[in-house]
Amino acid sequence: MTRTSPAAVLRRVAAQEGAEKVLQVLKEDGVVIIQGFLSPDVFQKLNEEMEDELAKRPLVCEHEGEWKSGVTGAQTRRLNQLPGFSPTFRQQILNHPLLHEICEPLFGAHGCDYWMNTATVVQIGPGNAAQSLHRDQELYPVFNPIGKNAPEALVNFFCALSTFTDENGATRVIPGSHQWDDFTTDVTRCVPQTIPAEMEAGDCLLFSGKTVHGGGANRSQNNIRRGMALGVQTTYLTPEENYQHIPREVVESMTPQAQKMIHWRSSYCPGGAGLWQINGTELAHEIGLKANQPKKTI
Ligand SMILES: O=C(O)CCC(=O)C(=O)O
Ligand SMILES: [Fe+2]
Repeated sequence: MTRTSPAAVLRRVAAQEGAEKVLQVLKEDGVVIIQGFLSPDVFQKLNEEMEDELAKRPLVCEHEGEWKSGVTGAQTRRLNQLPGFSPTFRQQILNHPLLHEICEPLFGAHGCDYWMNTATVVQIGPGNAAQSLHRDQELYPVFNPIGKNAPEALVNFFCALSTFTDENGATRVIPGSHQWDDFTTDVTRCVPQTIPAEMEAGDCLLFSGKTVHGGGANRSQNNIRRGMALGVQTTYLTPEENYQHIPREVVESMTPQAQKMIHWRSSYCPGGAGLWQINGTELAHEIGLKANQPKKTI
């Protein structure tokens, strides 16, 4: 059964304190706030680049079913496909040094490589009810019966693109829930155990795919909460989002590292034979993919 978490507060680490400190808290609590993960310049540009696309997104998600509507929210706009339209996402987010310094040892500990699961902007408007509590790894149901001892398959760098307050729907999270004994119980009733992740824009709530969390209710009058869920996962899992349709010219403007993050390169796990290849060879090599090319448009 579930139990009260060992950490009564969400611990915060400044980005400058480095990956080792972040990983230590992530391991112990299943969640950590990285303060100043994105510089003001980066999150302001991200916000500008997504404004038009976000405005086109419907308010009420068309997904059917109680669970899905509990997840998507009536006053929530969701936006995907950021690498396609945001140069800042392609250049700054996908090459973020601290993100890679965290992911390399985190997934490497299990002999794994990593790439993107999805990037989803979640904008919660006033009047939106709280999202159902969940673990992100429920996307891959194979993991839940294995429970706390499964290798880390998926983490979420949930970046605040506006201020997050308890009142405006800050993500609610249960530190320690990545270590609960049984992952098959209903976590939607664990609301009293949650803590709001109050953050400044540019901070990042990094949490394990095993950690129970959910978007908070927006009880404010007119305060919109905007965040970006950036899921990073092992390359042996099929990602949630597909980026194959992004024009090749756009992909070729990116670094090799960023191309791999959006699945346009093969993956090499230490000791493994290679994944996502063509004829046993690096995908990018086989299709003659260039990198770091100056972009003419967009
Ligand atoms: O919006 C939030 O704060 C959390 C969103 C989330 O956890 C999800 O969509 O999986
Ligand atoms: Fe989630």
